Amino acid sequence: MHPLDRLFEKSSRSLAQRTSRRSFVAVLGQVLTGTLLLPLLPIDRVNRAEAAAAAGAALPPPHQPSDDPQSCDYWKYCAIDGFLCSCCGGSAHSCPPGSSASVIAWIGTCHNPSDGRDYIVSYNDCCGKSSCGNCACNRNEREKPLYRLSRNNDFNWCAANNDSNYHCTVSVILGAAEQ
Ligand code: ABN
Repeated sequence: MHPLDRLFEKSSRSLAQRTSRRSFVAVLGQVLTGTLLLPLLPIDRVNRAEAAAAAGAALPPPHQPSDDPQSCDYWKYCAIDGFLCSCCGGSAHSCPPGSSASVIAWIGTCHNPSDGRDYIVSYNDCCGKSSCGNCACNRNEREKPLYRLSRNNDFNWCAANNDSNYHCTVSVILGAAEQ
């Protein structure tokens, strides 16, 4: 037998004599448990928090409400995602000629700075014409990622209309929100 083979045989036999199958399983269990618990240990994240605060300082100033229905900052557009119909031949609340309002819509709650009240706003897409392309506006306050479809506005609400071509989006006040 080759001396190297003999050496390996000897060390394997000696290891096998010193360890039992039960102790091997026990050690394996400890290693697996340690690996699973490691991410749960408290970690000092002060540095990361400081970096995030520094990055926040570089962000643009907070959104300023506007009275102009052709501006994305208009208060009623707080949860809109689409082209403003007021820039597409319609108004903030009416579809341009040749298009019709979607039968399903997205609902948001916006704060009106002029009277200090909150209002329920319906965002209907106007359908039946090709995309307007003017005044794209994407605010989506309180939106959740698309894995919860009912909490995300990145959707063509014309999907339930006979003609699902998306043209632009209007915002219609449904009523005041009660506190
Ligand atoms: N709600 C406007 C829209 C239309 C198509 C795709 C995304 C968003």
